[in-house]
Formats: sequence, structure tokens, C-alpha cells
Amino acid sequence: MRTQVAIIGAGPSGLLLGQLLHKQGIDAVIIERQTGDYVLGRIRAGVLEQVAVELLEEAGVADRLKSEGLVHDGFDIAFDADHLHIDLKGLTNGKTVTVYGQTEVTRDLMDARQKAGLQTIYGAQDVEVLDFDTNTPKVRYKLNGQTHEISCDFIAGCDGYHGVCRASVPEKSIKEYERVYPFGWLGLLSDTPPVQEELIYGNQEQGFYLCSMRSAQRSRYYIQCSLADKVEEWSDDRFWTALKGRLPEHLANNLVTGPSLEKSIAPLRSFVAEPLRFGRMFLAGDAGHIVPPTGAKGLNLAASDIRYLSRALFEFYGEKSEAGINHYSQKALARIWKGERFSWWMSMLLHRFPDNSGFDNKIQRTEFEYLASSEHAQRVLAENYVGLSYA
Ligand code: FAS
Ligand code: PHB
Repeated sequence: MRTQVAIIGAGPSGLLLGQLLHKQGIDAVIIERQTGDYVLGRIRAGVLEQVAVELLEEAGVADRLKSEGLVHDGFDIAFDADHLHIDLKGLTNGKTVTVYGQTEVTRDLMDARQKAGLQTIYGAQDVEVLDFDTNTPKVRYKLNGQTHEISCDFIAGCDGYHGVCRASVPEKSIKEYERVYPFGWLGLLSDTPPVQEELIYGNQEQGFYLCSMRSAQRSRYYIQCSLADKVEEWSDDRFWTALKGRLPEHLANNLVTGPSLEKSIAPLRSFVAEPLRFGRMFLAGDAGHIVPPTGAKGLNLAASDIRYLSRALFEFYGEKSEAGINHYSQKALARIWKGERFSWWMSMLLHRFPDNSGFDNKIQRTEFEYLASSEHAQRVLAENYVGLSYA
């Protein structure tokens, strides 16, 4: 088989790239190791930056997002007994975020791809990326016991943190930067009304919590947990009791509990690989970087990578120019590192660090008090949360 761009991974990065390339008449095949249902079953991100919403509109997959997404003008931060509202819209001259689950973004992209009759190979095993340091890269994979090979012009590594693409780069050609946090997030999804209309990020004596949602009837909650915790040790009742114990009293009394639809523990890490281009292979999305979800940047940084990579490929095929693909890594990394900084800053502000000294805790509390006292500090937070420009 031959295609112009072989995309490894049918998560949001791979699917969005495939959709944008298709709209420009560029042929791409997606190779995914899981089934489509498995990909849809992963409950992850919930907040889209305004620029990401605009990119999904450009991709022609935003109809449901525009009708069902919840536009949010702000969110709350609670720190011990104190509370601060961040007026995103007021602080950023009208910008907002949209609450719309990653599962729905993925579903919209999958539906568009299927409707256009585009090829996604699900259930591909033993995927290999070959000769990407030449002008004739190849992808090899097994399906139903048969070995298949795809020759292409480019490989897009959209295969996430545990994927094969970054792992196939020679160690001497890549540098990795990482920080692992000493706690995880235990997340629960339930068909219960959200505890309030806007998101609340909290830092309480027992730890971090986040009250988010997917709709007016479906809530998404997170609490900071130990890395030693196993999700099977957390009954629904234990989760609800722990969350209630962290919420401000008026909200704890307002919390509607119910059976979990999904419950999972995610470790938190900051990670960046440099560069993001290796000959004819590019890394995009979680394949190239990971952020702690505290800043709601993971999916949004994947979107900006795809914006830059798709335009670089448009230039290559449309204008026969290599300028875009030569610049992709530098351009994507500039925005990635700003997203890493913001996600790290939000994580340092909002979690209880078991090994913090008394001084560390005083600095953390002072960070909150400075934020609460300074509109300038809140404007900095707001411009990062709604999403920095793609320029
Ligand atoms: P993905 O990991 O989503 O997709 C990669 C795809 O490649 C997968 O479908 C995988 O099956 C496939 N693949 C892997 N190896 C392969 C191989 N060898 N061959 C073929 N296919 C292969 N972000 C937020 O903004 N907010 C959150 O709350 C949040 N929570 C998260 C919770 C968890 C547990 C995780 C892991 C991530 C979370 N994220 C969150 C970040 C998440 O949303 C990612 O940023 C987003 O999934 C990135 O999308 P992709 O780059 O497409 O990577
Ligand atoms: C979510 O709704 O899943 C969500 C929202 C904001 C975050 C992380 C996760 O920062």
C-alpha cells in the first residue's frame, strides 16, 4: 500500500491530522493498535481552549461541539477556606473555554473520517516505523496474522506517550526532559448534576480536588491520591466521602452522588522530547510531550502540534516548500514549553506535596494570596488557561 502520510495512532492527534490533511486533498492512512471502541472508552480531557475550538471548526467537525459544548467564562480556585473566582472572559477581553469531553471530540473525528470513507486500520499489531531517516519511509504492521507494509512520504507519530515512534528514535538523536509528581489523580465520572456550573480547582488539607463536568447531567471529579493507591481500593462511597471532606461546606451539602460510570487513576508527569522531527517522521501530541492535567493543556497542546504539522504538510505538497516541515519542531516546542510551564505552575499551586518543608508550604500559600490580591497575576493565569495564540 502507498499513501502520502502514514499516521500512527487514532487518538485525537492522529484523527485531527487525518481530517485536516483530507480537507486539503492530502492522502493519509491511520494505523491504530486498539479498537475504535477501546479508544472511545478512555475518559480523559474535558476543557478546550478557544483556539482549539476554532481548529476543530476549521476541520469541519465542530457542529456537535457548538451545540452541546458548555462555554465557560471563568472558574473557581479554593485554597483551604479561601475562594477566588478567575474571570476568564473579563481578564482576556472576551475569551472563554469550552467544556466538551475528549471522548466526544474523538467520536466526532471518527464519524467524519468514516463518512469520508477514509482508511483507519484498527487492531494493528507489532507496528514498526522504518527508514524515516530516508525519503522513502515505511510502516510495517501485522493484522490478523498477515504482515503488511505501507510506503509513504512522511510518518506522523501520534501514538501517545507509550507509542512506538519516539521509542524508534536512536537515543543519541533525542533528548528527554521529565518531572514526575509524587501523587496521582483519581477520577470518577457519574451521571449526576455538577456541584456548580463552573469548574472548581481546590487545594485542601487532604489534597487537591477538581469538580468538572461533561454536561448538566454528567459530572467529572478528581481527587489527589497516593501513587501507591489502586483504583480497586476506592469504592464509590470512599471516593464521595473523600471528595465531600475536601469541598467547602456549602458545596459539600450541594454534592449529588451516584454510581460511577468510570473510575481511574492517572499518574502526573511533565515530559518533553526534543526535537520533534526525525527526517521524514514527526512526533505530535502525547508522543512528544505530557503535562499534568491541572492546567487542562494535554489535549490542547496536541491540537496546536497538529495545527503546525498540518500547515507544514500543506506547504510541502501545495507549494513544494520544505520551510514548514523544517520549522515544525521549533515552532511546536515553543508553545509546548509554555504549556508545560503553566501546567507545572498550576500543579505546584494546587497540590499538597508530601515532602514539602514548612517554607515550601508558606510559599505555596503566598502564591495563592498574591494571585488573589493581583489582577495582573490573574490575567497571566487567565491568558494561559484560555490558550495562548498559535502565532
Ligand atoms: P493518545 O494517547 O490519546 O492517542 C495515542 C493513540 O495511539 C492511542 O489510541 C493508542 O492506542 C495508539 N497507539 C499507541 N501505540 C501504538 C502503536 N505502537 N501502534 C499503533 N497505535 C498506537 N488532558 C487534559 O487536557 N485533561 C485531562 O484531564 C487529561 N486526563 C488524562 C488522563 C490520562 C489517564 C491520560 C493518559 C491523559 C490525560 N490527558 C488529559 C491528556 C490526554 O487528553 C492527551 O493529551 C490526549 O489523549 C493526547 O492525544 P494523542 O496525542 O492523540 O494521544
Ligand atoms: C476534565 O473535565 O476532565 C478536566 C477539566 C480540567 C482539567 C483537567 C480535567 O484541568
